[in-house]
Amino acid sequence: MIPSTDRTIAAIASPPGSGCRGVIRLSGPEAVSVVQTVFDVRLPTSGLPRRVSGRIRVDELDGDLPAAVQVWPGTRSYTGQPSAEIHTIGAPSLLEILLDALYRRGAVPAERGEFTLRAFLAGRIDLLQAEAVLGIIDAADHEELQQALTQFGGGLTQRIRELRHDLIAMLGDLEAGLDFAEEDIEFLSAESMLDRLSGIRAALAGLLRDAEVRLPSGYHPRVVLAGLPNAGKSTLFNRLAGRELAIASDQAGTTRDYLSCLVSVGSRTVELVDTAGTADAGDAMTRAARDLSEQQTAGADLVLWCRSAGMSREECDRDAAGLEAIERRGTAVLRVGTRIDRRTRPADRLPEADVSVCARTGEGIADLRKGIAAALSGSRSVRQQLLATTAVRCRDSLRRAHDAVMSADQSVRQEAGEEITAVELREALHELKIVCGETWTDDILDHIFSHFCIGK
Ligand SMILES: Nc1nc2c(ncn2[C@@H]2O[C@H](COP(=O)(O)OP(=O)(O)OP(=O)(O)O)[C@@H](O)[C@H]2O)c(=O)[nH]1
Ligand SMILES: [Mg+2]
Repeated sequence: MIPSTDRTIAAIASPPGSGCRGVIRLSGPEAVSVVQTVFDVRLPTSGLPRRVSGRIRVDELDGDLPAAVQVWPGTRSYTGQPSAEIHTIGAPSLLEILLDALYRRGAVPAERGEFTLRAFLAGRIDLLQAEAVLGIIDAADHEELQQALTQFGGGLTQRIRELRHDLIAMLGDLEAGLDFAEEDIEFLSAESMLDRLSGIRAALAGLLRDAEVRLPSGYHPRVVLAGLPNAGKSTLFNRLAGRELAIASDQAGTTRDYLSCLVSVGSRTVELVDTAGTADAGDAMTRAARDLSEQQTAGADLVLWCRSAGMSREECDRDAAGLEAIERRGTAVLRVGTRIDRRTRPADRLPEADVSVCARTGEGIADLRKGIAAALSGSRSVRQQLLATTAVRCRDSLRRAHDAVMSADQSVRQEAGEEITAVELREALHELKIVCGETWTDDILDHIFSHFCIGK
């Protein structure tokens, strides 16, 4: 059930814990009058948004509190209804007392995401933007934040609006044609319809692809270290992690299980994975280690293929075969030349590599970090335009819209009649309305807003 917007809701809007400033947010018809009961300066009840400084006075507190109240007396607020924010000292116990006092004076506790839900119901933002608010709050790193901000800015809404506009325009032309079906006037040639449909289909296919590969929020690209035994993977893992997490030794086959940790690379966080070296399967243990290692490289967003300086000819062949097997699967690979200090004579050839490092001294590590960031910037986990929550909600609708446009295209090609084409276009339009949240059910809203925190 969607909660009624007639109630005046209140909640702490500042982050949990103590801070310089605490914020209590209210929204609803009585927002201003409820705050007035605890505030000593007259607050405006109409007109433009204003900020008023004064003092908070409640029986439950000895003495009064300095505070500023931001008032939106009319509908020009986030929620589209009278709203207020009390900004005061950010002590959790104090905010709780104050909130309690507001509840006793007519406000009711806000539910999760209820402020943003009201913004949506008032038409201030659409569902895509509501989901973006959630994405902004939950962003795990700079990239996710940027993506959420873009969606909040309405980039996606705008693109879908354009698509809908194209569909509506085409429907209009088709229907005008239907009105004059008796007379021999052609409003839209098949060629021009196919042309317009192909543009719409391509745009929908792009969005659909995005929604289908979208990974769960909080997903970190997986960067997997692989290579022959003793290539220096574990030593490099420790160097990038900044801690001695993995055992490194000159015994080939030291690493058996894989190991992972989160590492910052440029503006993003990645999951770095150390694996067992690629060896010919000997005993059962080696086979098990190899299988684990293969699973890791198969699920990688990027493989750091480590090849050590000073390999024998036979090692070079095995190294090339191992790399080729990974590349054949289409996985992105960065070739990392390792242990470059082992080159005893300048004439020794270094293995062919994109970046060369010495994990012992740290030489080349900064370049390696840059290389990883650059390689990932083109990867599937970054190119997405849709936030995870949006993708999950919209996937089916986008697919149905895409299929409907495909069917419309078919109907034109098979000269099935303009009525049939119009039905398909209407179906696509309906699905795009769902994506923007113009058509929704209580369940959808419940699902989205229950993921928010209280006060947002
Ligand atoms: N000189 C030199 N030795 C290194 C460097 N990096 C690693 N080593 C040594 O190379 C040996 C193998 O290193 P590891 O990090 O265990 O290699 P690995 O690829 O994890 O090996 P496996 O787990 O057996 O597959 C160890 O003796 C390391 O100390 C380096 O940059 N320079
Ligand atoms: Mg190792």
